[in-house]
Amino acid sequence: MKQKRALITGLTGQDGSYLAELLLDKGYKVYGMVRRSSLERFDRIKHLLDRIHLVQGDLTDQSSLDEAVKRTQPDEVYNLAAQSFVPTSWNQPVLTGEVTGLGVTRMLEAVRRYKRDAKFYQASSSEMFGKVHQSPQNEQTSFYPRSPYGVAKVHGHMITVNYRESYRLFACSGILFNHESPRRGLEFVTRKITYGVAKIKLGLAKELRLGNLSARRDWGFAGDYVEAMWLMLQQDRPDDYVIATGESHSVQDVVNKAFTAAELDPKAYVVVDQALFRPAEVENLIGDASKARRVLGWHPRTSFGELIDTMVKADLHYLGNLSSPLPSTIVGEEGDMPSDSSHP
Ligand code: NAP
Ligand code: F7E
Repeated sequence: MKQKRALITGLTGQDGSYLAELLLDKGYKVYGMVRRSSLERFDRIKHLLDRIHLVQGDLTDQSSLDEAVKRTQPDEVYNLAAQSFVPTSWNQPVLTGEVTGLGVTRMLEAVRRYKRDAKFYQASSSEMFGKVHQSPQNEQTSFYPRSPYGVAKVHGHMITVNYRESYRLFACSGILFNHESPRRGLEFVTRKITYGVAKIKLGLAKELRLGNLSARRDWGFAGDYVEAMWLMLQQDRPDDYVIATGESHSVQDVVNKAFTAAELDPKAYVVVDQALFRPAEVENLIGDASKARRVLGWHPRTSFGELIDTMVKADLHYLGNLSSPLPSTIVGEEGDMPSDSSHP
């Protein structure tokens, strides 16, 4: 049988790395799009570099996307690239619209022009539900995004539906709720907490500054969620699916779980910082993934407790094994953000 080819945008991100592992295990030839930077950021994929094929491209540059699709002739395209951090979308709303919104149109155009029969996956987000109209949220729930990121994702979602209907592309959207892992970026709240807990435990920090502790999310494990992406493209017809655990927890729950895992008392270390609150908050998300369970046979395998425990252990292991002192910190919009990064 002919070896299947997949093109992944966002290869260097959390999901890109897990998806590349999954597709390689399934025998795919994997092409990954990376953008030029002054320093290569391959921490999450360095263990895969001899098995994947890198193509240079950027979602803001149509010609590079055209060339990538023309050259690789993929059977499946997974569009995971995005400006994905919600707070940055208020600081850089136009860039977020260009990459996270219009970037999807550009990628669909490249597929339509150069590999029309490729199956296309779009990384849609529960942030599209925003100020929710119903709970739990499913594929029929209306959108009310609360950030420039959420607005851009609605564009990406609807243009994917539109290309399916206009050109009969096999185009699917996965509406994924928050999913985390030891490879999660340090600025997202779960990893900020588990990394912060590990630093405190090892005597490298004295406090952890956080914003809104009462916000609630439906958190799952990224490794489970990339399997759902692949399953969507193996069906007979293209469709959209909510992917979630069906459980919601508060940021305070993550704090309690992570500090307990390290045998620490959060009250002694957590500082609530008003500067970390968002201009418009998404208060409570919880997903109903019953369609994915019924049609794809997908279900999450990792519990909330296992996820946070694993992340704390991985950060303790990583920081405990650092041979040199931590690099100096930079102050970004998230406040005390370490400039070092670890992707176990
Ligand atoms: P991530 O870790 O932030 O990775 C984002 C990826 O996009 C990185 O590889 C980044 O490359 C790339 N990228 C950014 N701007 C680009 C551009 N202009 N051109 C090409 N590539 C660009 O995100 P993730 O957590 O893996 O999420 C994957 C996708 O799912 C994203 O679209 C995200 O919005 C969406 N999503 C995520 C979640 C979640 O909970 N994780 C939930 C729902 C939807 P660099 O490494 O060069 O920066
Ligand atoms: O925030 C609250 C914050 O940044 C979660 C992205 O992958 O999932 C992610 O978006 C909650 C928010 O993720 C801090 O106010 C409190 O309510 O981890 P987060 P997010 O905004 O939900 C969706 C599905 C995506 O699509 C996105 O790409 O936690 N929170 N204190 C904090 N959040 C951060 N980052 N830092 C804090 O100190």
